[in-house]
Amino acid sequence: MKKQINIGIVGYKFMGRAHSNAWKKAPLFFDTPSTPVLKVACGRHQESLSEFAQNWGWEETETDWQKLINRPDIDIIDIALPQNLHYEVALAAAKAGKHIFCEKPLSMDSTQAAEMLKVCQENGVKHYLNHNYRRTPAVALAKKMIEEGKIGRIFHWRCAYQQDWIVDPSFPLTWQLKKETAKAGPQWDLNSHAVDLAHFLVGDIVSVSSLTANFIKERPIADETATGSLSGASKGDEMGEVTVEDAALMMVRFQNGAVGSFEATRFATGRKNRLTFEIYGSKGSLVFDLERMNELQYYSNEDTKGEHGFRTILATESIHPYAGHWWPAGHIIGYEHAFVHAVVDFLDAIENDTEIKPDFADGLKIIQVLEAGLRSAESGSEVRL
Ligand code: SOE
Repeated sequence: MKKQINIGIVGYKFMGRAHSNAWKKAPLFFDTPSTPVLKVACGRHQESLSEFAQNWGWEETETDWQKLINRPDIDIIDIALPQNLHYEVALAAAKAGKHIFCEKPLSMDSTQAAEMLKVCQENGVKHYLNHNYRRTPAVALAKKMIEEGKIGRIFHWRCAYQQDWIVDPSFPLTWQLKKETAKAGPQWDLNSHAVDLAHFLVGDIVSVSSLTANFIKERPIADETATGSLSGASKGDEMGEVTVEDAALMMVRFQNGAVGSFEATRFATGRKNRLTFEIYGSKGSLVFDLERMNELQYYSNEDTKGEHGFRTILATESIHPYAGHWWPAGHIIGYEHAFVHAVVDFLDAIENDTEIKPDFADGLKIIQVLEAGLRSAESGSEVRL
């Protein structure tokens, strides 16, 4: 029998469900070195927490996160909380010697991120930051093709992360729309994913020019107990101020000479969770769209003359990263699968004492770029990192 590894999860909403599913599925589809045990689910409201725990098969519940962290039988702390709560929980978890699986964005600022990284390093725990999109087979394939030199030297990165869940002005002022809980709007929530992908696929960003926009300045106060996965309910007619941006655009320079653009918004009417990137190189190009996440488009200069054009690779074959563990070729996978891949790689990293990426060091670099973006939007000037 495989050894067991005990998980304690803090947070039980959207990401709590996505992570729970991943812990459960990982050993069923992959030969994980250990079997994750869904040991304790932690949250503030006992009634909804118990319901969550029962649905997902968590053995126990706990309403005090510090008590959870101090339990000697817990090996991994899974932080599935909003970003304003990551710092405190991660520091305590690392000091207690627990490995950390942390939802993005890493923290509220780079000072917190640097300390989170330092404390994890000092305590020798694994620290994984869940930028899950790296682990879709098509994105992992893009990385492999870039490393193999398929598109040559990269000139351009063009990325847009578009959602529309707050276009309606009556959508309430949920925690994502307040600076004290979210730090920023799409710059933090969406561009964190986009910058992670850019760092992963193109390289480090060295300068940022940015602008932000706020289209709706006041919204009805939210009933936070009724806030769900990108949905919300208001308490009544009382209005509150939106203190984060609604859209964030960045232009960047990469260390390797490439240039790039990012567009992140929650006001792209009709776009639900569309994350697209285009990478143009000296020998070819790659294009990805999360809403068609099993596909990767590839253009190669090396194709026969007269037959050039973008071709669509369906990244579902057993030779594609992660794909062979699921279904036969052509039997597509979805949003939740990348979370499973992250759990599998995390368990491997713990077992073999190897690095797992992205980690808090990568998270710190991402936060530094995002902060530079906010500074640039405020000053109107380019910010160098
Ligand atoms: C909300 O904008 C959100 O849930 C992000 O926070 C996630 O990271 C992303 O995967 C989907 O959209």
